[in-house]
Amino acid sequence: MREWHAARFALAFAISLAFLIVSGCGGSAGGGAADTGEGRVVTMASGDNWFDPDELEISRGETITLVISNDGVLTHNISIDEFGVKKDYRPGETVRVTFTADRAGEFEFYCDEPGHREAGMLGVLRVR
Ligand SMILES: [Cu+2]
Repeated sequence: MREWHAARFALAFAISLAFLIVSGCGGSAGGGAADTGEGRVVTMASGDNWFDPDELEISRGETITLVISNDGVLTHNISIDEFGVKKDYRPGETVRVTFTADRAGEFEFYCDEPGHREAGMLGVLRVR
C-alpha cells in the first residue's frame, strides 16, 4: 500500500515536472499558439477549388497569420509569391501560415496544385 502511494506520488511529480518543462519552452522559444509573433490571425476556408474570403485587405508592415481549413476532398495549397508563402495542406487539415507584408500593392494568392488556379482557386491580397 505504501509503495503504491509512493509510486503514484512520483508519477504525479514527474507529470507536473514535464508540464513545467513543456510550458517553459513554449514561452521562451516562440512559435507557440499564444505567441504574439503570429500577428493578426485571419481565418479562411477553402475547398475544391475556392478560397473564402477571396479578398483580403491588410496594412503594410503588418504580420498576418492565415488559418486555412481545407473543406474539400483534394489536397490544396496557399501561395503568395511576393511574400514567400507556399504551403500544402490535405483534406480536413487546417494550417497556419505567417508572413509580413513589407510592401504595398495588390498581390495574388492562389493554389499551386495543377489546374486549381485556372479553375478559380485564387484571390486578391491588398496591402495598403
Ligand atoms: Cu487547390
